[in-house]
Amino acid sequence: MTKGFTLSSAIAGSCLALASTAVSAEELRGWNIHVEDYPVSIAMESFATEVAERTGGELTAKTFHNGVLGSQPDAIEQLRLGVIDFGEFSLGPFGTSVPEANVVSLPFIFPSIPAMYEMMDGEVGEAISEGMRARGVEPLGWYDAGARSFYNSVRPINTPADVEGLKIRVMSNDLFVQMVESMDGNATPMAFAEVYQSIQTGVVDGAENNPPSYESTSHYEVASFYSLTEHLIIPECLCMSKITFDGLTEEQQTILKEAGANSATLQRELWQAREAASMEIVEAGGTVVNTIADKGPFQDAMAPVYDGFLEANPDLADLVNLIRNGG
Ligand code: BDP
Repeated sequence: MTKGFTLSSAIAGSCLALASTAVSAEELRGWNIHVEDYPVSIAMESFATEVAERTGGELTAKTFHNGVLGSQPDAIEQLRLGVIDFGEFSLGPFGTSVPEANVVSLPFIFPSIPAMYEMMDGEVGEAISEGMRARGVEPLGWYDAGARSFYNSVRPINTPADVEGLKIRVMSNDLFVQMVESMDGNATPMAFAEVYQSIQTGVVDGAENNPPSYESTSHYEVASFYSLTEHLIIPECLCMSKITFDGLTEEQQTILKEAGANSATLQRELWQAREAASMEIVEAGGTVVNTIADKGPFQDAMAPVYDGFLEANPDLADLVNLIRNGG
């Protein structure tokens, strides 16, 4: 009896201790599609370290790399619902839920990477942030994802006519389907994780991505023509679920925002180095790289994507023009 009493008191005591730990310390769950040595992943780890240090361990952030928490479109929904607390996302798949974010998925909209940085850190980034907040997402920092170019297993692409008849995987967003169809290619929206096998088995002929993703996924092993069309410069965001963010103290929110901005600075530095390293790796691995001297024909071919977008979103014409006029 006495013994039983002692045991249950001990259990009650440890439950209380657990409960009080749960109240004072919160672990945020983070989604990331990339491998652990990818610039995005390293920057997310640095974000987590800063958050834990500056909150004295009250708030910790655990990132699940390699897409183990699911595909990107699903993860975006879970973020909005607060099931996932934070993550690093391309604004490509984000565009289907946040129209403002879709503007950066228009082909050739940013004239250069430095221009993209400047605009995302200014009025353009703020307009996109507002759109995201209105749909349950709090951006903490803009990451770089370079420029995306086509790769395939059939032939080099030098002109839009070379895309004709090729089956190209795209991220889940109608704009990318229209973009490929504008050159008479066949577009297939598909999860990132399925691309390698789909190229290998001939379900698609190729895809399009920046050098670090082309290299880190080993897609270059199965699609050895990499044509530097650089048709999309799509920034990425480290962002939080607004439900989670709004539940934190003001001090914690400030720390998260500052840590997010610091991680973006680091990510952008790492990105530049990784792009160069990735190009060396794919070239050493036998990739045939071709540059495109005149991108004009690609811009002309893809122009109808703008027409369709502006017809469906007339209220976003100002934001499109703001970017096209240099922010
Ligand atoms: C990479 C992005 C990642 C996307 C992937 C894709 O960083 O967020 O999921 O492309 O093509 O460049 O799906």
